[in-house]
Amino acid sequence: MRKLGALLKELGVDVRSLAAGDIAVRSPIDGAEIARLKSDTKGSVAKKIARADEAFRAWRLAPAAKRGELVRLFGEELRAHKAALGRLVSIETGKIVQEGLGEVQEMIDICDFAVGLSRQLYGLTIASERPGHRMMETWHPLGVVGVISAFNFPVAVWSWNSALAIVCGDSVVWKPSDKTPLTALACAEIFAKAVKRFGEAPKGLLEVVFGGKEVGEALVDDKRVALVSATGSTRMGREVGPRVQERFGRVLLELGGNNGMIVCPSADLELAVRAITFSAVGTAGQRCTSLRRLIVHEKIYDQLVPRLKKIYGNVAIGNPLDAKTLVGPLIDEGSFKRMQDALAEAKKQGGKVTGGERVKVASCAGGFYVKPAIVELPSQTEVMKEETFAPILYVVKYKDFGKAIQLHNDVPQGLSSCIFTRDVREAEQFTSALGSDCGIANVNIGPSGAEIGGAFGGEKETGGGRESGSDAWKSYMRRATNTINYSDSLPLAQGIKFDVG
Ligand code: UN1
Repeated sequence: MRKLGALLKELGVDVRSLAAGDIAVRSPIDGAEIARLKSDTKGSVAKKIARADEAFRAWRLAPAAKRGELVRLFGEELRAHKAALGRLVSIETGKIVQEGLGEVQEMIDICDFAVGLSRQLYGLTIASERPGHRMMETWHPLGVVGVISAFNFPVAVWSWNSALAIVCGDSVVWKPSDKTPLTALACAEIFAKAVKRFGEAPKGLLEVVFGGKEVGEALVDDKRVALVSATGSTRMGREVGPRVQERFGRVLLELGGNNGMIVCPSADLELAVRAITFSAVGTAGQRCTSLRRLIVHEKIYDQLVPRLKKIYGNVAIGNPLDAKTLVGPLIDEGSFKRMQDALAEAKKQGGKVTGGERVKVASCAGGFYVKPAIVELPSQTEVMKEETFAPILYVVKYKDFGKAIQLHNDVPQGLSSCIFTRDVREAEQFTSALGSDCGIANVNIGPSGAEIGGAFGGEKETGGGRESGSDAWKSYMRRATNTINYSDSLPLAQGIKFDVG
């Protein structure tokens, strides 16, 4: 705790504010309580939204390149605080330090992307059907952006949203998971440092609200929040989506994934094995992009699956702050129980389970560490169609390529997917219209660990939203179509005659 105190101080967080309150923050490393803080109330959320709304009204008038300058400074501050913030991510989420650092790198990368974008918020010029007319599109700042983020990527996903939102001329109200408020406080402080250096940003550009469902609802229901970008479970998205749409607000949903990999007979198995272990075992299976379903051609099944089991048996499980560890703990006991329930269900459905049991880690007694599990199933049964946020890899065999794709797509979620093959026809088919139905479809790369440059998100129960790179910025702006008449007559579109005499 003393060490944590020093870390928080380095990040600019006032440790004295973390002594009391209704939110108990626990580190999944050993289950110990590391801080307490107070939830917001409906009233305090409304006040923060009002501040953010006022900030938006000023910020939207700053030139986009100037807004980019603030994000550039934020990226610089993140570079300076990468080691400390990465470690705090590790303490608060239980992911290994390498992955904590990777998450901060992802923040730095999106800042760089957003800075470039700040000079590229282009609209189209469109040929008008009328003489002496010109049409164009203008992109304007949207308003207050509400960001609801999940525990598993407590800072990167927020930054994808915020770096774009700030450059697009919006303000942000952030509700982090109440499992990970400390990293949110640290980000707010780092952002404040950038604001201070920038010198002329309105107050309230970033507000953070803490708490559970009630606080989330206050954000979701407030008409001043133009866009709600929510990352989390499909269950959460089912509530948030319709509520925001009911008031005609905009939503961006990034929900559950149930990501698959097809391994074909020609696959480079060395690559496949590495990709499988990183994406199924890494982050203890707690990425929305984690590999959960392996669809293996029957010809190579006996070459691949025993090898995986061997690696699974030897993988270093332990304290995520220890440099040798590859698999840290699950977030909490609830998560452990859900994993055990899924494994019991899988057994009932004919699954052969290897691993999955709790692992005791010295001096981390209260942490929920598990052996990653491989579950061999005779077919894709119901349990395999659900997302369990834990390191469970379901494995099934296939014979016919067309059936493998069918099987791959026969789940409610549609986030990420991949194929391992050296056959160009299989690769092209997988990424074609008749192939994977996911938002992300990779060849010879695992489903997790996407770069920020592409649009991130997925179809079906994943919610349809796209964040981070490509043209995802368009969700954070409103588009105006402008038709300009520079002639001295008023021809009507569609050739309509309307003479008033
Ligand atoms: C998430 O788990 O919500 O592609 C995001 C990845 C990371 C982001 C994951 N870049 O795995």
